[in-house]
Amino acid sequence: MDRRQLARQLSAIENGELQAVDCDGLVIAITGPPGVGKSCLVDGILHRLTPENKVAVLAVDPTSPISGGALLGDRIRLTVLDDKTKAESIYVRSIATRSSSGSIPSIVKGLANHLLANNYDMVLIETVGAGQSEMRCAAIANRIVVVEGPGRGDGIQAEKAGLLELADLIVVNKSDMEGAEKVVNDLTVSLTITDDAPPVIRTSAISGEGLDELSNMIMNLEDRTTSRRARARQQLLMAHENILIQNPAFESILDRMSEEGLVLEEALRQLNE
Ligand SMILES: Nc1nc2c(ncn2[C@@H]2O[C@H](COP(=O)(O)OP(=O)(O)O)[C@@H](O)[C@H]2O)c(=O)[nH]1
Ligand SMILES: [Mg+2]
Repeated sequence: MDRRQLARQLSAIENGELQAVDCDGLVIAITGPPGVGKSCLVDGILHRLTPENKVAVLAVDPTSPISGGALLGDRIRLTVLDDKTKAESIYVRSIATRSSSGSIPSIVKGLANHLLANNYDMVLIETVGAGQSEMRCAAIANRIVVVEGPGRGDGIQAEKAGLLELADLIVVNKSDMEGAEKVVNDLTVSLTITDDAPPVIRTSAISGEGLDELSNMIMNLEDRTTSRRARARQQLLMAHENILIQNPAFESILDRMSEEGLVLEEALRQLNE
């Protein structure tokens, strides 16, 4: 299938006009706070894994409910796309999270399945690790890489966002910057409470440190009991939410709650009818 045809099918999945079939394969989420270097790491990984592997990248951007546009305007250019041979084995797509319906994770899941079914060996999902929807986008993956970095204020961001339990690998990026060592140490300390703690590695997307190791690791990453359970939890919540949203009475019940003062208990009862 050519790219245009693939793009059309992916759009159809995004619009709910086409249902993707479940497909086994490697889906890896790269998640962490904005600006930590996720896109740059994805670029570094693509440089190392292609053209031997066909890799698709799904970038999930948070949107402002007001503008409907991307909140983080600066999308890093993937330098790997300048290499024609590599570019041919890469497919990149941004998912505009304009809809607030909460179904973005299931759209991402459909897109990932469809790409795997169309001969992509691996799907990388880049997602900001903040908020329910983003958490669920990560939970679609079968392995989750949580990215941290120095200079983000006190404390470990991933810990605050509740991401650590989802992590199969923790990457401390920007190792070329001051403070990276402290982040590694703080993480190691907070992880001593778990008996199946994920590995922690240091990378610099700028100097290239740790990028070979990262690329090798994500191909053969073991999942942890803790992360498997945390993923299952998110998947179950997502499936449950979808059932709710797809209920034909959902919108009219929302109308009646907001306009006619229908109370929550009664709304729930009517949804379960
Ligand atoms: N010093 C340093 N800067 C980095 C590194 N990785 C990314 N950056 C810079 O951090 C900024 C955000 O990177 P980006 O990949 O867009 O972060 P994202 O929001 O997590 O995707 C950019 O200006 C990058 O050049 C790194 O390892 N070291
Ligand atoms: Mg990015």
